[in-house]
Amino acid sequence: MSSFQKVAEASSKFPKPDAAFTYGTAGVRTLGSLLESTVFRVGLLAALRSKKHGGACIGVMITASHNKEEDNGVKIVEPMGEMLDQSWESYCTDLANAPTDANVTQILETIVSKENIDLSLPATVAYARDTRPSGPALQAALESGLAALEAKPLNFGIVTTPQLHYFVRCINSKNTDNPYGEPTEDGYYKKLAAAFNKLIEGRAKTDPIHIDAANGVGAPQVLKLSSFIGSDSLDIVVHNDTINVENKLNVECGADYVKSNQRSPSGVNVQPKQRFCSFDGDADRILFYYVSESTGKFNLLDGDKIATLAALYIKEQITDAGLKDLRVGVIQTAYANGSSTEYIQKKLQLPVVFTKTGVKHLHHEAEKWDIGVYFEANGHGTILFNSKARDAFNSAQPDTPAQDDALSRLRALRDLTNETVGDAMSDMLIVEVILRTKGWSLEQWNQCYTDKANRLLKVIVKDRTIFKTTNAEQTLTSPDGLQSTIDNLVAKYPGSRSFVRPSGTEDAVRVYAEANSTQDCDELAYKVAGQVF
Ligand code: 16G
Ligand code: ZN
Repeated sequence: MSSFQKVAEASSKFPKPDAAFTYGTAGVRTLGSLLESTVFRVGLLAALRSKKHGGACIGVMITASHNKEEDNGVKIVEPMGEMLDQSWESYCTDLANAPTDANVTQILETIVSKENIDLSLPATVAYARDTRPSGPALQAALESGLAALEAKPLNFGIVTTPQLHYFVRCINSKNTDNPYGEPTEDGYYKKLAAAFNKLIEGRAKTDPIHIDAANGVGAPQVLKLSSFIGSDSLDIVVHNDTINVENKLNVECGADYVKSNQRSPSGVNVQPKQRFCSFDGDADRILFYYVSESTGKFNLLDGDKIATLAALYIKEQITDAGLKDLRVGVIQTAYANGSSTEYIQKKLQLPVVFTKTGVKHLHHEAEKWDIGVYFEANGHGTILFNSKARDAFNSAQPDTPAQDDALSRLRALRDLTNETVGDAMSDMLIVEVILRTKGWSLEQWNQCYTDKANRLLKVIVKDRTIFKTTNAEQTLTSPDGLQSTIDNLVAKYPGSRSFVRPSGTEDAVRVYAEANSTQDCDELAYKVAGQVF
């Protein structure tokens, strides 16, 4: 008899619907109403993953981020807060697609034997969800999965995705040399608030920061954060904060809407001089924007602008601290505006590495540096500090009081950063610290470099799998001859660039182009798109 008798019984309460599932870039994501069996099975897999890690706590987040409210999704978080190891993604896909309960237990048995898992070990799984209406039912399905394998459940309720990642890391690092913090919501707010208040000490208070919270979980959370920071230090005004009314989440608002449409969200009236930012539905992305006083033009400061600002600040601080041998690198994707790359390489004199799209790729590359700054243009990103950087901040011997101050700022910057994953609240405070330190408005920040005109098109094709790329998705290897056609088109527009890649999240192909003028850029983008059909 199967050792998973209890699992089979529990599984029968969550029959698989007639749908196919894939654990992709952002976990499994589809209509929330289709996900109960998948989330139940993710509970089983998370329990096994915990046992595989010797009983370390594993995280499960139920969210579909910037997607529509009817959608939902689920992803697994590793013990130090990273995304699920790629080698386990296919287990999740296999489990989610298993047609019968017997198939589910067979797959579990295969995983156990292949991964050499000791089932007698304990398992702990920390989980949370965003504000979506399908969340409670999915949470119940997850809890059934955990119970079926007797994993200890730790329910963190409704929190942001990066908060859940933070809790998981705190739990697992508690008794190590490098504890990350207190695994509670208050612990998270206290850590960020203390670091922020340290870094702005002696700096003049700025005008309020207006936040479009996408009618999502970021709204209540950032208000709690604000109460820990205190209104003497920072004024926060939250817009689009309706989380208890259906059909509001991400509707004409939030970071994804603002980036895709290059315009302010509905529900806010951006006045010149006001400082605005948008979170996405689970608050792991952030973008800033303002309206020019003279022209009334909308100006967007995206992930590339945040990366350059953070890299600039870090470079200045390590120079001021007298730390000479720390390797600082900036990680970008093909979507990074060419002007940002040039600014980092030429102006900041820092190396840039390109990776494939998707946070896990950037994160892994950033881990190779002493300080790795990574951001996607869409506003998802963070900074990673390795043990060499941490040791330098903690124990370098300063020669001057100025060096001592810079070292303490670097320590506080690390505390202000959510190193597990991009975090809108943490990133917002990092930007605020840097702008205050420099005495810059959003407009002054924007003047660091001028974005090249850029255009992103979505092309629906018969079969996106024929599009294969190399060179961090910047070059096509298939279909035959298409790359040289793109190269010939690009050669006609000075300072331009274009690439084509299959989407990892939608059944479509994306075409990106940038050039020195909007006209050139649009011509190039549409000509390249014309070749893709
Ligand atoms: C996912 C990724 C995001 C990436 C996007 C690209 C995570 C958490 N999210 O949303 O980083 O930019 O996919 O989508 O990794 P695409 O492949 O459809 O262009
Ligand atoms: Zn998100």
